[in-house]
Amino acid sequence: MDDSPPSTGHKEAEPVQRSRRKRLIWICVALFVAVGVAVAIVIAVLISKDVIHVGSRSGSSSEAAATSGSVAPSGVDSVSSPQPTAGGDSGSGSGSKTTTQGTNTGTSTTSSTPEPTESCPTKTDIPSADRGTDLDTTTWLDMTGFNCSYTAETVGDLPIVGLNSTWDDSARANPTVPPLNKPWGSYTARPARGVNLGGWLSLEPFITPSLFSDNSKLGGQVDEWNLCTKLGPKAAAAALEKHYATFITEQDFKAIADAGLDHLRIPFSYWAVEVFDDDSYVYRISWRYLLRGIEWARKYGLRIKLDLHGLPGSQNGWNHSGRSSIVNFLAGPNGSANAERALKIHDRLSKFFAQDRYKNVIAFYGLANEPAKAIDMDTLINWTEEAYKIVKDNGIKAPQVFSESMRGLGAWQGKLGGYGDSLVVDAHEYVIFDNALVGMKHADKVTFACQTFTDQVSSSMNTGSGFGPTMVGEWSQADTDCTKYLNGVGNGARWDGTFSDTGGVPRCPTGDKQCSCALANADPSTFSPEYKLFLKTWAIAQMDAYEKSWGWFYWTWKTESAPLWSYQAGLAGGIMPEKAYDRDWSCASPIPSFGKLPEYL
Ligand SMILES: *[C@@H]1O[C@H](CO)[C@@H](O)[C@H](O)[C@H]1NC(C)=O
Ligand SMILES: *[C@@H]1O[C@H](CO)[C@@H](O)[C@H](O)[C@H]1NC(C)=O
Ligand SMILES: *[C@@H]1O[C@H](CO)[C@@H](O)[C@H](O)[C@H]1NC(C)=O
Ligand SMILES: *[C@@H]1O[C@H](CO)[C@@H](O)[C@H](O)[C@H]1NC(C)=O
Ligand SMILES: CC(=O)N[C@H]1CO[C@H](CO)[C@@H](O)[C@@H]1O
Repeated sequence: MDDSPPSTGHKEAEPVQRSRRKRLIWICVALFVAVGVAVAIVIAVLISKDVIHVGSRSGSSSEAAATSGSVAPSGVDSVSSPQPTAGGDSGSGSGSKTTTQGTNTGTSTTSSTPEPTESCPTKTDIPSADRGTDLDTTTWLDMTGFNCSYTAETVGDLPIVGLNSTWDDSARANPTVPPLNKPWGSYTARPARGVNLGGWLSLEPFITPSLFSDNSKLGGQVDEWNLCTKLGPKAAAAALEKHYATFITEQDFKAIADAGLDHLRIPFSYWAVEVFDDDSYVYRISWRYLLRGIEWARKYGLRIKLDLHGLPGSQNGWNHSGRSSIVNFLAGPNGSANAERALKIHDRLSKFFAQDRYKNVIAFYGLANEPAKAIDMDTLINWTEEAYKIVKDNGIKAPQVFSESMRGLGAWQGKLGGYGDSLVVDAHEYVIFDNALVGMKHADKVTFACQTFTDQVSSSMNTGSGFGPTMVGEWSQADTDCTKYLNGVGNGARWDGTFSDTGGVPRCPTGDKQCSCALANADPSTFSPEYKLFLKTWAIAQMDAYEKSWGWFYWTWKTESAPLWSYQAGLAGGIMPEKAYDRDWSCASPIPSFGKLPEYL
């Protein structure tokens, strides 16, 4: 612009005119380009700030969007209806489904700081040695909430694949408890109110009968070992992964917090870590679901009690240890080898869970669920001390938990001393697995909870009369043992005399032919107001009693068809308090009248 004369005026000097015009044209072109660049920058900024949305299909260059058919905001994913059950061989399944899931396109992120674009690997991105292993995210059935990036990184020789790099401990379960990043304080003053995720990562026939004898294609399978043997490795992996992905979802964690609960006990078994010899169990798939479950618990401010539910060899010979046969842990032919294996598993688990990311969310570390009474007590104590030391030395600061091992809380007075508040004894309180107790009348059951259970846990909390720190890791609202498969596949109930131990004598309070299991297995919506009042009072009486300890964990959150064992069904049926911390009755009040409620149902 500098020295160019004004464009008006003189006609003379044609060449000058021409060169001036040329110059003008060039200036216009430059201006045009500059404006264009500026506009492009503005548009780019608006897109990145999510002000302008770019349609995925019109873009036509975005082949990723075209193949997945969705630009779902991250997290909302669409492992459209999981594969058909067992056996249904994957056909179109495994390879194609998840390669773009969780991909952050950069245009649909809802956060104000754009995250780096991260796309999920395809088969060829996975190093060949890891293809088809648990590290191969392209084979995972469900990608919801999982980080799809491949990584071979491990801690304690256990993979971190699937986890995000960052976490947020600011959530609180409800206004009566501190957020995860603030100390809980004394559990004596503020007992835990929790629930178990039973039958999820460690199967139990009565919780999911559809996987057991209700699956008519197989028939007769009585436990997880047996189920996996009958299905064979491929079908077992498919069936169990489908179960892990669908039985418990993020919605459950939210609902648990909404119910006024603040803790979660998560049972899982050793095959999440390792398998041995001729184990038929599905190896390692449950591991990532455990890790994702912990992340979802964190999201809703729920604190975790880890519970190793199945130990090598079976610590109790019961179906829920994985294998109902002999006790082969600290007892039995390979008892000491299996006990060593269990210590190695705790070594790995505790290295993993000592990571910073778990210090606020893992509140309790459970060593072994219900070791059999048949295991010699001193042998069990020695193993518990060894395990405790390994876990502690690996950096776990959460209190560790051991089971009263079917001996009763009183047996632990003066045992395992010197651990202060860093070791807790766990009791599982039921009245229904006992011929005498199951036969108590309704009002007597409520009294039993308010008096006997209260006394039991109170006296256990006192080191003069019991162990010290005590909690109730399992209990239920069931007032009979009528639930199908509760006493094992193929066994009946004490209540109506069909259980093998009863010698044919019905054990309901009337002790006669009237004893019936019909009501106990009905839908709670059909229950009479009197029966509902009893069930709610019975549940609250137990909560009251167990809050004299470090707290309680209901067994269990969800069942397929056993409403009196499902906190979720209890809430829906109006037989559980809407908020666990806000209850309309207590043991200090008189027991309400249950009207004409018959004692034989
Ligand atoms: C991990 O991060 C992704 C992407 O930001 C998110 O969609 C997902 O929900 C996160 N997973 C968990 C368990 O928080
Ligand atoms: C996903 O995992 C990879 C590998 O561990 C990690 O680098 C990345 O930061 C993770 N993504 C998120 C969103 O945390
Ligand atoms: C004991 O261990 C050996 C060697 O690992 C194994 O072959 C055998 O099947 C085990 N026996 C039992 C009863 O677990
Ligand atoms: C338990 O450990 C103690 C101390 O190491 C030892 O003296 C005792 O023999 C062990 N008892 C059993 C039953 O293993
Ligand atoms: C045979 C067997 O192991 N049965 C057990 C299955 O689990 C239920 C519920 O805990 C027990 O009551 C059975 O004894």
